[in-house]
Amino acid sequence: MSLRKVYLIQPGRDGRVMGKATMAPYTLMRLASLVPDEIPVEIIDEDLRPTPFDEIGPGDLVGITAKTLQIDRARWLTERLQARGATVIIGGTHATLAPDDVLRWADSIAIGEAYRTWPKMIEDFDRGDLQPRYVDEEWANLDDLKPISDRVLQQVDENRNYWTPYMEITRGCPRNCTFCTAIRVSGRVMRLRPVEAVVEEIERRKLKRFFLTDDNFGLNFRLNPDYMEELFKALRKLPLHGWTAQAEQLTADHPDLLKLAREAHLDKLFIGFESANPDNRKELGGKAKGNLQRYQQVIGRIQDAGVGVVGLFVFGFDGDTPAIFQHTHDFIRDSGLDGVSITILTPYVGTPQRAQWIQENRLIPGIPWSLYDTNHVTYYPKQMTPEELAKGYDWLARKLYGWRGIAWRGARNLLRIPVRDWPRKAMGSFSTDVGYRLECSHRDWVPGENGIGKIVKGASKKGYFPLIQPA
Ligand code: B12
Ligand code: SF4
Repeated sequence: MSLRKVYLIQPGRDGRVMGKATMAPYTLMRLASLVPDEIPVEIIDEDLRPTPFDEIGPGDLVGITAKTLQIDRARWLTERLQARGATVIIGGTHATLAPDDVLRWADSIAIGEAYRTWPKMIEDFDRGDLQPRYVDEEWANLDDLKPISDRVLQQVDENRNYWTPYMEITRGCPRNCTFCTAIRVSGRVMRLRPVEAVVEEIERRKLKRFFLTDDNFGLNFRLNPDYMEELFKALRKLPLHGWTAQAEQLTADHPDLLKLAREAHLDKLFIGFESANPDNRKELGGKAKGNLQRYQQVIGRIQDAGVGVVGLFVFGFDGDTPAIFQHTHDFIRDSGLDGVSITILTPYVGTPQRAQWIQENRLIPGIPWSLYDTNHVTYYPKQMTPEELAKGYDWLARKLYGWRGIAWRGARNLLRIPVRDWPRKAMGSFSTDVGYRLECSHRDWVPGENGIGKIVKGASKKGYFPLIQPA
């Protein structure tokens, strides 16, 4: 069957928040740019508008991107679209981690990266020869990535429709944390995009702010210092308002690069401290050791360079007891952090963590994938009951993401910045924590039949735990 039109869908969850959607469809923008010019392509972000089932039918190729928490929705969409005669490909994290499960209902899947396989899928479909699975796990260099096309930029209008645009500069992480799924999708080889391509993309997309999708941008402070220097010197010439990136503690040991990064408009580094409990260091692949003195030193040094620090903490490791919540709270309160993310450890498919817990019979049965959102308990922790983990998390979320906590951290962040920069920096000072407040509110999420579900205010407080009432 020859190809009529390509649709690319990002499954929805939150809809619009104050008129805009939160997650720009960066993955789909890159994939849509690989569709040959003569083939019509449309990106559908379900947070902005529903999937137009009536328009889609035979001859249409639909690609859906899905993390684990979106896979139930992706399946729901697939079944409806297939019933209309469309062909559906699933790609992204979950298809990469659980390919056989997804292939039971999808027409075809993309495993790993798709910069090279997606054009081949389009070609094969057009010739009537689409294969069930396409794999790219070679982690090839990113020198020849096709730029995001102008037709895609016009269609998505990211600066108008979204709170945060995304950008990929490096990809991969050589570390091997037991719970991490990112390295299974992006590979353990650190790859770098050419600096000219990065600058060209920022300018053409007219970006003022962006969040880097790179899993461990900061590791390049040690691995690729020359590249970082070249990158920062190029970015400092651009009229950016600010950008943020994920990093690890070792960035604090590179004051010269940090200073350059600040001049290049870096606003904040998201640092995976992961745990305030040294008993968990084995599970953290050596990058965080629960050493609070070191954490404090790292925060101080990065802030001294004029860059904010957002601390990321995960709860429910085997060394954790219910005391971990108060302990972490006290550290966060005294630390001077500019923002905080807290998540519950989640045993995603394909991780050593999950394999171990299956052996130990510690997965809670009957939990739908939509609750694998890091806000729900999906396994039996070692030194707590699941309820204790859920309640401790809820307690800490309320403490951290009350408006007073958010205002306090945001104001402290602003006070470190010269007053002349406040108009440009005000939003960024508060938006990270506001985003995490929204994300954390999904602990009240009750799954629905269409794979989306809804937030029922206070559900977690009233004792709604998925382990007690599976969907
Ligand atoms: C940026 C990012 C976000 C952004 C949102 C980006 C977006 N539009 O979805 C933000 C910060 C909002 C976010 C939020 C969350 N995220 Co996130 N996020 C990432 C991150 C760091 C990069 C993804 C990215 O954009 N990469 C750049 C693009 C270009 O590459 P890509 O997405 O990998 O796509 C390529 C291939 O995968 C493939 N592909 C992907 N989709 C498709 C579809 C088709 C049809 C085809 C052919 C190919 C294909 O082709 C692309 C080109 O090669 C990844 C880590 C990672 N390395 O994957 C985590 C990651 C995807 N996130 C993760 C998680 C857990 C979350 C949260 C639940 C965290 C939380 N509690 O806040 C929320 C969920 C929000 C939601 N509703 O979905 C996990 C997912 C784990 C899993 N098994 O599902 C990851 C893997 C990180 C991790 N901790 O391990 N995230
Ligand atoms: S450092 Fe981050 S990206 Fe790298 S393996 Fe660990 S969790 Fe994954």
